[in-house]
Amino acid sequence: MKITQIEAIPFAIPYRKPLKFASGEVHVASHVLVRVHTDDGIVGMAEAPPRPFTYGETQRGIVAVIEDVFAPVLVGLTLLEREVAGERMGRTIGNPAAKSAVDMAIWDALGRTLGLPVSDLLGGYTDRMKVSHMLGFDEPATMVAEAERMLDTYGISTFKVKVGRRPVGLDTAVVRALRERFGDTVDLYVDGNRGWSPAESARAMAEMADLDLMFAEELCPADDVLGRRWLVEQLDIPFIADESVPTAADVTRELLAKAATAISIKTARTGFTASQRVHHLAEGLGVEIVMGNQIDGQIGTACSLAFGTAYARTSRYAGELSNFLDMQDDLLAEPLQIRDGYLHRGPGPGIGIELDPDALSRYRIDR
Ligand code: MUC
Ligand code: MG
Repeated sequence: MKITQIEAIPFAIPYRKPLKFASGEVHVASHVLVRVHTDDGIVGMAEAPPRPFTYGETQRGIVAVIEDVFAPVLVGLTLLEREVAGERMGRTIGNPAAKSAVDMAIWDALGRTLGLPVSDLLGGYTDRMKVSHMLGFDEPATMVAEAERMLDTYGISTFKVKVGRRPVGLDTAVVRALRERFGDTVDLYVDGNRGWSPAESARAMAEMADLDLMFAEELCPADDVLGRRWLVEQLDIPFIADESVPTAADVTRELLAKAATAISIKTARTGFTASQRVHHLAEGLGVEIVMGNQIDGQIGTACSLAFGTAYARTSRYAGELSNFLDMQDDLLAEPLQIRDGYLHRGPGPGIGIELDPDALSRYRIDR
């Protein structure tokens, strides 16, 4: 069970259409495949999606920190020493996606070594999650048409609508068009990626008061400290903290400050080990959890699914598990399939997926 090598392989797969939101846009999945090898010949894997506009990480930076800083202090540890691995990576500030991918690849290797699914090792609550799809910025008619396609093709009936544009009416018109088209057959919530001020957020939420939203996520920056508390106080639905809570300590701070009332867990940001801490904290405080998506590919989505299916609280609401649908291709031998609005766990050990070596050769950019 000893770690002998950690690889960080950059790859690039274009999107069929870019995802646009208030803090940025993504045209190509320029991610890093992380592979942890052991002396038993086991290889665990995970995927790190860099989000420079959110956490400051870049693809080259992720490769560098894993190769130069993390691998040298992790090689030689066993797969059971995950707290030691976390402590050693924790000596470096930031780099959440790099740390998370290493952590999850270690868990994947552990599951493969034991012949058990990671989801069962974590909590083993269920075998499937309902899927929520993210609708990026566009015209109302185009976003409604995309929701129709997702419903018709995959049975997806929960939509997270990206908001945060100016004037706020651009976005409230989209949410209204979706509600008018689908009535109460769909669940809707909004994510502002910090695009609005507290006052703009309050105005937009008032305009959408009759649209039966489930949640509002990160509408304004957490650094608008009192403004955000003022906003959250007046909402009658949970306000989800996402990019403002990259650690369990941040979760505590935002909740105690009354600047959020629910939490997005992204395994791309907190791996499995730190996501457990966030989950247990949220459970102890009685706070709702939504499984988010850092615009992951299929490997990252399988990781979110493994964590989301592990607990009651993470599988209560639809998880954001569909961003990979917009990628032109992916790295898995057996692609993930969303059916009737659900994604099911794969039967295999670890995170339950296998790599397609030809696809990796095609898309890796380091050779
Ligand atoms: C989200 O929930 O914010 C956009 C940027 C990112 O890091 O994740 C996405 C979705
Ligand atoms: Mg978000």
